Amino acid sequence: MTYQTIIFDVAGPVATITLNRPDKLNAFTEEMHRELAAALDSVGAADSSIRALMLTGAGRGFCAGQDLGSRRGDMAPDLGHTLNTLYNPLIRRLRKLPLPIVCAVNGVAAGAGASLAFACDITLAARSASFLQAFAKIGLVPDSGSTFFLPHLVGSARARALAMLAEKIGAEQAMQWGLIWQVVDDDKLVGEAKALALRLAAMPTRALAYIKRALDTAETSTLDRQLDLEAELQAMAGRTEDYREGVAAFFEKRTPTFKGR
Ligand code: LHQ
Repeated sequence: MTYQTIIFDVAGPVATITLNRPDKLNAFTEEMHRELAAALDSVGAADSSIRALMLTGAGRGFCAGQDLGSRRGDMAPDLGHTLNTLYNPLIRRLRKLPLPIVCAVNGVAAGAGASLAFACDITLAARSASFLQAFAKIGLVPDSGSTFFLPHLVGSARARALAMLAEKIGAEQAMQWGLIWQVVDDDKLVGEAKALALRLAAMPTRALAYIKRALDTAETSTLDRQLDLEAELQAMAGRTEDYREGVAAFFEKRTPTFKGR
């Protein structure tokens, strides 16, 4: 498939999706949603050998959220429908994808673009990048998971101020507050994110998928339910080839070779 609004590249076990509408700071269009869904179809296909996904943006922005140009003139748009049909499936899909997702925020991440970065598993940002809950500025509510991610990541006080004031914060502050994992010098961002994705791809990726599931569930769970879920997931992890290999390698004092099986 040829893509117009994203670049989809597979190198060994790592797939990279680059949002590619740089003149609009990679703002989302319906076409971009369709293309993202198609790329994620191939990443998640049962016979896929891809074991990690990297997500980034082309040009000076990461993603400026919904393309506001495509909405102009429509006086009573059904934005709920847009969320239900385009954004929510994307966010759900990323959270449920049984692969580690590394996000490299190369520039501004605004509106649903910020939500997208928060939905990934490990998010790095260029030192010059920034995050903006742009929604309130245009009379909207944070969406695409931001009202969930923000309080979980930074606590209620900061979440409320970020969402209501719609002030841009820099990458360094985003890291200090726990919105993202690490800040990287601009010229090193893509290299570091690729190296991280490659490192994750060589890990026991079944276990990583179970970790992802456990941590996602924990956001709305109780200790009792988490203990049960951990037992269920550990039972599955314990039956993987990777577990056998991990233990064998430990006793043989060698580096394990994990296959994601
Ligand atoms: C854009 C955009 C953009 C079009 C920059 N659209 N062109 C979901 C469901 C349904 C509907 C509603 O929304 C949602 C979720 C959402 O995401 S709502 C939030 C939508 N996003 C925003 O409100 C952010 C709007 N953009 C901005 O505030 C600024 O552009 C930021 C702070 C991101 C960057 O500022 P600057 O670095 O100063 O760049 P710029 O403003 O000069 O933008 C560069 C170009 O990109 C410019 O085009 P031009 O032709 O003048 O060079 C902008 O018009 C275009 N652009 N964001 N969302």
